[in-house]
Amino acid sequence: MKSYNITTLDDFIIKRQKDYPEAKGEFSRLLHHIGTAAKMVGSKIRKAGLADILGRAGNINVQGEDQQKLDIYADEVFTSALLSSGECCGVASEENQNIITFTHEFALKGKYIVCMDPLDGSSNIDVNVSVGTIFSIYRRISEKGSVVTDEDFLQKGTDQVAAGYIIYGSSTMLVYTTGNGVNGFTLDPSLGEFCLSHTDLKMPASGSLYSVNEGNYIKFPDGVKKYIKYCQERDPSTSRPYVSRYIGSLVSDFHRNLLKGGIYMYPSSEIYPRGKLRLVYECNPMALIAEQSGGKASDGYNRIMEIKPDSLHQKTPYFVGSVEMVNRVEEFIRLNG
Ligand code: P6P
Repeated sequence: MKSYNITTLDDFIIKRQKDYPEAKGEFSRLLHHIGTAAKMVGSKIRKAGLADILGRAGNINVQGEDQQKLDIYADEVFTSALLSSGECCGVASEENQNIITFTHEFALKGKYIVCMDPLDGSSNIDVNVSVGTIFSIYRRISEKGSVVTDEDFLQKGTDQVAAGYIIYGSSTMLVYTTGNGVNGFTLDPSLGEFCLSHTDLKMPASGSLYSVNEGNYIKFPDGVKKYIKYCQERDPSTSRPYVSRYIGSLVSDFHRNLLKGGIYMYPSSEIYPRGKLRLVYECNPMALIAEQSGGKASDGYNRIMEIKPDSLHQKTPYFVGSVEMVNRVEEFIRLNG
């Protein structure tokens, strides 16, 4: 008899929970609610062209970027799901200047806080290009039962309990780690379930893909410019020239590099003296996934997850992907600045 070995996200969470004797299900419940929010946002994105949810909301977010209607929708859906999990006591989101503190009695008992970019790359939505959600989970450090403070959200990336992303692409996938490897789940729309599809993902140590907005090339530091030229030189022994692929959506570029090997770069430049990407809810979660799958993430000099955040929306130059490729660009930066 043919066996259909389907492992849903909930099956997997419960199975893995058994690996943690002290786990009482709180984390599992939190992750389950993130999965539910992902299904809701994915469903809305799939119909974005039909429902009146495309386009700008007419607001400017804390980044000074036009808020898309779907940005706001995703922010609200994930925030509500995290609150209703009863395991989360506060949220930091790209879409909100300040932290969102949950004051409901049941939420104050929550052990976890979540940092998220509810819809990364949202400028791509109107042109039907893949976008994503990025999340990062920490244990609260303030006293249990009290209202969370900023300090709960300014922990180093090395203190993350878990991190993941959802990519709303040709299929909707949820990829996450709890510090014991990286696993990917593909949404089966007919079941309405995320099903295990990519077990124990490993990022190739090297690759032949580089992702960077070359429109900013002349504004990059010399070391980055020299690395990009290195990528473009012919050297069959190192599979160069590399292929340039830049989707303009961190989650999508990262996911491709995770599967095929490659490097994503958002360097500092005159336009973005400290880089564009945000340390707390973009760089750290993707860095944990990179490291847990054998990759590397740095600001060109330091391990991203060792950087102590000073503020919620703090930016950083960002180099993430195959370890040999990140090491190489760091070498160019070390030698040339
Ligand atoms: P640029 C999306 O706004 C984002 O934060 C990342 O997802 C993406 O890689 C980058 O910015 C794109 O920025 O300046 O190249 O358009």
